Amino acid sequence: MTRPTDEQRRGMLVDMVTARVQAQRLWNLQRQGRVGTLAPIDGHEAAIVGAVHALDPDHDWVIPQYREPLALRRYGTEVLDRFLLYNIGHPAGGHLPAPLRVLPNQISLATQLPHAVGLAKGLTLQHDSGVVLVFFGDGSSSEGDFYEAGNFAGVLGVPVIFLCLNNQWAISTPTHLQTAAESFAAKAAAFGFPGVRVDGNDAGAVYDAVDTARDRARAGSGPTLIEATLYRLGAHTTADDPTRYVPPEDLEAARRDDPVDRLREELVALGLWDDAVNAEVEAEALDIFDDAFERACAMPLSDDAMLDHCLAEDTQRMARQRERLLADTGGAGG
Ligand SMILES: Cc1ncc(C[n+]2csc(CCOP(=O)(O)OP(=O)(O)O)c2C)c(N)n1
Ligand SMILES: [Mg+2]
Repeated sequence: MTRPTDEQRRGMLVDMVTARVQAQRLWNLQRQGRVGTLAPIDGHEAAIVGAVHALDPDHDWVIPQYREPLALRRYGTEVLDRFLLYNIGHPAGGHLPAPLRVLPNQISLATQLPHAVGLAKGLTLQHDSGVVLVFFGDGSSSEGDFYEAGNFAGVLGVPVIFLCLNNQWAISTPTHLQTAAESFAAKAAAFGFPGVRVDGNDAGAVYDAVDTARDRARAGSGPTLIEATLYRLGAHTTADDPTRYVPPEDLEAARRDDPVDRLREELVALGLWDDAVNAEVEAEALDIFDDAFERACAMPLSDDAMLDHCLAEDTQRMARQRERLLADTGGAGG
């Protein structure tokens, strides 16, 4: 057991509170029509923050699904910058600025899982000691890509950690209609590596599970599947109305075990957090967010921007398309 120190837990709470208030700001911007459809993070903060605090941002890689970016502050402000570009529909939102070790968002369910296995294999070929942590949802586990990635990872014995955020829902599909397996962690048995289930509302427990999996991966012993159980406290996306299908009593019970409140109460009891600190962290998080949003909106967008960040160099066909596009629009941009 490697429980995080109190200082580490305090750092985790800073990141969790940051994610919570920035998510609210982003939601408001969506309601004002200033960003596109988005998937709220509420309820997932402890699992994401706990996991990435067990990683080394200078060596280890993170592959998100689509809810995670606001909780990846540990990996630097570039993650927020890119996420906001993505939310306003700027093509640079899909870019991977070196040396950032966080891949862009993935909407096509589970396709990030084979990518993670390939990346982990690449690291071993380069004698790089980094590990790859890949996030996915309970719903994504029904995709063929999940089984292919798990199988390949087991056979190759690569340094990858599969982290399933089981938030009980895939849009309106509850977990009992998603799988008849006893748990999502149980699926690891078929791949030949350990599967563990942790309380995803407990940042320290997730930290511990990822830390153990990371040690195992770095020792050359291969992958681990971790299932973090939690509850989606918000809507699936800004295009969803969860009141049509989420039982209110379930949501109420989940709210009583809010992961941000839980860690905050623990740290308040230890004298490591209070209202003043909380207000300071929230204000700083909003300042950082507002600066980043302003920068994103001011980012130049050329008429051929849609062709940027696809491939390192244009193919002949792309070069022709770029030329035509610029000729048609006069290349004014805007
Ligand atoms: C291949 C594919 N099929 C269907 C969808 C539509 N879709 C978007 S999100 C979602 C639910 C995903 O559930 P889960 O993996 O549990 O993640 P969560 O949204 O709960 O975080 C579905 C079915 C998609 N994006 N990609
Ligand atoms: Mg889900």
